[in-house]
Amino acid sequence: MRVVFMGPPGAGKGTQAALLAAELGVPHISTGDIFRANVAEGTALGKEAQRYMDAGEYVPDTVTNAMVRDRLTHDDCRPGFLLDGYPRTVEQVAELDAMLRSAGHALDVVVELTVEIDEVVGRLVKRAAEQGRTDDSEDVIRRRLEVYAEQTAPLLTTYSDRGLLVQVDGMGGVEDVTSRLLAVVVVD
Ligand code: B4P
Repeated sequence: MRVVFMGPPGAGKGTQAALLAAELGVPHISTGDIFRANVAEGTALGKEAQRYMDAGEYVPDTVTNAMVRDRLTHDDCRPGFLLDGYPRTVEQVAELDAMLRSAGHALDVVVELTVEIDEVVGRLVKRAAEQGRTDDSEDVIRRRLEVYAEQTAPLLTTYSDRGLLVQVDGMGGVEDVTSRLLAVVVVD
């Protein structure tokens, strides 16, 4: 199964994607996690990514696309994958289309987690207090939400037009959201 997870920062993508990928038996590929691992290891990719992430901006498409292209060639992606936080731009959609086409594959579903703005800000402010993520300060959160609205939200129309988009209510507790997700993605 080939799944894409979308939704604003703080919608619970990472939380739910990990649970769903385990349920589906496919790797959970989070571009944000890969960037953070590179930052922690001090790699050249991490150094480049960090300045964008800390400002609430997207890492350039050339960097992100090359990273995902490489990751999807790994053997564990043969049965499928769950992409969390990719694609986020028009160029990334085109690149993912090309990658899938050349492998003779197609996406099965694009899941949008919908959450009210006040709730996502509350979740990210709480995470900032608990984990100290440098991109969870209030100014950067505001910028991340703007970037999402400008660059990523329009992609939902693209996937809806293709008949791939499924919206799942991300409000409420983690277990409630997981139950809703499993009902639409796994049963389908
Ligand atoms: P991500 O790591 O994808 O960050 P995110 O959008 O905030 O989502 P995340 O998965 O962390 O949070 P979640 O909503 O699960 O990206 C970080 C940065 O990397 C981007 O800003 C960008 O710079 C860069 N990047 C990543 N992908 C890129 C791409 N394709 N192109 C360019 N740049 C890219 O959860 C948030 C919090 O809510 C957590 O603390 C969680 O515990 C909590 N939570 C979850 N569900 C909850 C619930 N039901 N109730 C209460 N709290 C809940």
